[in-house]
Amino acid sequence: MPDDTSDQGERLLRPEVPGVDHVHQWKEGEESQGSVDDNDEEQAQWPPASRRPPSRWQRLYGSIRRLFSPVVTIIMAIAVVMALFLLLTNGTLPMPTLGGSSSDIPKAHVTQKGPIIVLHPEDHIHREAQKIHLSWNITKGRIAPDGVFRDVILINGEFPGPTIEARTGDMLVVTVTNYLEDEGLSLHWHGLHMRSANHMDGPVGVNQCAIPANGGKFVYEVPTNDQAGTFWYHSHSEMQRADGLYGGLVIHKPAAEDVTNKDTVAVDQEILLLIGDWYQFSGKTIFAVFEDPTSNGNEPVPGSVLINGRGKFECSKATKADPVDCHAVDLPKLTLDKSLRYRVRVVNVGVLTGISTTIPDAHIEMLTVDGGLSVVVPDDIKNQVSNSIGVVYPAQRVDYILSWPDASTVGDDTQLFITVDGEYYVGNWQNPPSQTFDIVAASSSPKTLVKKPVKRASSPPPSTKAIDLRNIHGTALATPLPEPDKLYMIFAVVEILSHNRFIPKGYINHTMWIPQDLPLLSLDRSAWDSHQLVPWTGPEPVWVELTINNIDTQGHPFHLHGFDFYVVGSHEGLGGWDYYNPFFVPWKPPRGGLMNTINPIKRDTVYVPPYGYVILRFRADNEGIWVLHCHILWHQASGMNMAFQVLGHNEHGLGGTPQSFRAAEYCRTRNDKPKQKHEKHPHV
Ligand SMILES: [Cu+2]
Repeated sequence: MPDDTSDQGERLLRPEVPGVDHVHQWKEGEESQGSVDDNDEEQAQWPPASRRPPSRWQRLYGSIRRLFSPVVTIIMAIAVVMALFLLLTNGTLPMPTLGGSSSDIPKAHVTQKGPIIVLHPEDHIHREAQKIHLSWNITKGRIAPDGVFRDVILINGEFPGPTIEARTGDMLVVTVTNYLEDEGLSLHWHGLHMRSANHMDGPVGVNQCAIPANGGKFVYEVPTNDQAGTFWYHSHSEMQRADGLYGGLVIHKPAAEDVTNKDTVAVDQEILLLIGDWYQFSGKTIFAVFEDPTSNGNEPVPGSVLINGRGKFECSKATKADPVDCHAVDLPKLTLDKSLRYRVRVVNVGVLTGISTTIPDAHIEMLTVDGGLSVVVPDDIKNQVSNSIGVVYPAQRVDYILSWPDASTVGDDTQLFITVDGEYYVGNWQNPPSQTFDIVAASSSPKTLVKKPVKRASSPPPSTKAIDLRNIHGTALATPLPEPDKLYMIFAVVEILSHNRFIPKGYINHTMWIPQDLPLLSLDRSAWDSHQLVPWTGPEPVWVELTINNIDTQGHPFHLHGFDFYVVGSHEGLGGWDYYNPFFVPWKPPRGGLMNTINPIKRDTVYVPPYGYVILRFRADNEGIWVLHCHILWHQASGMNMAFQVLGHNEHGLGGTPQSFRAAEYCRTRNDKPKQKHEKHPHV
């Protein structure tokens, strides 16, 4: 698997990092480069003094001469400056300067977040709702989040992107300028309903034209309406989510509303953990491996896990066939005050695997899932002191309270285990890249701390008491969910077919999604091509029941834009295919048991178990075209994507609405600019 970003120019620009161990670095390339230099030098001294091999003194003289050549002097000067920088920055790995050639690119200061993002609800919960203006410049930089240098997409020089904090009712106005050189982009605001703002939802080919490369601009106006909770934003274009184009988005509930809200909890501090799997190569490189017929549909496995953009790749895991520019780094430590109660907001920002978090000596109390949606934990779980929670699948979120009930351990350091779900590692020689972070116990009154050395372990203790997110349900509804007005049944699968030249492709029913040039939102339905599966829910708001059957041996985390849905049924086909067909007459109950219409959990991203199904219900009252797709990037990009048209017209789609007009207008104004190279990409 070649690193498509490792051209000679990049190599020469890459700074040397003093004091770090170069384990796998351009072995073959650098050797050949060196021999070419030697030849050049010899040819420049024509006629040669002698064809005999140079003597030891001649070689020494040559070495000294080379050592003091101006180029080497400059490199040494840079090394000295960087060593000083290292000294001043406590030995953390320095971030190289940003990529990009345009002189218009603003000089961004490259920062790397600590392993914990501390939130500030106090700045938002007591004020009036307002417009929050943000200006983001998107660039690419060569950085090493886990010790491996690779191209990463940065927002204002940061990876992950800036954390947005807001309050319910705020309007986010985000001016995005795309300084990438060769790809258009778009952003999606995951979990937000985007009422009356379908054209701001992000998916290229459905809701908007991509923001052109080399300086294209788009102003997102993102309403938060009545929502509060843990969200995130990410690219909805190309493979940019795997290249780091994402960030946290937390909407705080105003204090006045908190009084009556059951989800109100007294905590001392709120923290955000963006946790996800991470590859050591660009998203396009990884997707090319998946799309190769020799992959047999097996997803390339990530090499590390990041928390808020920091992690550690074990350099010894690199293979000769896939050389990486790996530097041994120390994992950052998380500093927490164990006498405090924390609200922890976890987002799985990864592209393939589910994760669980465990802190052996802590107490974890479940709060909400996805965008602040309340849950009820069964008594048997509630009554135990849980110290672990999972599985959180890609794009899902979980909020919990973290505390340490045993006051006698308040001074002891501890550990945070990130366990990667092994589902996508079955039959693979590589182990899931689970990661353990040290937690340093801090206190507001340090004198009281009596520290005992922490007993380090590489995996969670077997006595872990976990909150299994499959066993929780929602709060009881005042009345059972109404019967659906419309039934939909879909089948999702990754297929390897001869007419696709044995390239694995994602299908929903018989449709493999490929984005159109112009967004569906701007077109009549008659102009939609055969790669669009977009049922119309009708001109009036209705209750929809959607059954997603999974024909695959592995699960798919599905996300529906624009809505939260109730999960009234979920089942894994342990003994083989166990589908549910709502159209079967006479009606047969689902194999996984009767539907839960009393206290179903509400989510915006749901895991569809292997060989099984989920049954979802939602009220289709939010006008727009809303995509539904697997959140495993490789499946989504290979076609596992569809949409629902909610309201509008059966011929004109959403034509005639202000959103449709504005989507079309952006595509038009953007096309007035000179054509960008490589703007169109067939995926996502
Ligand atoms: Cu999938």
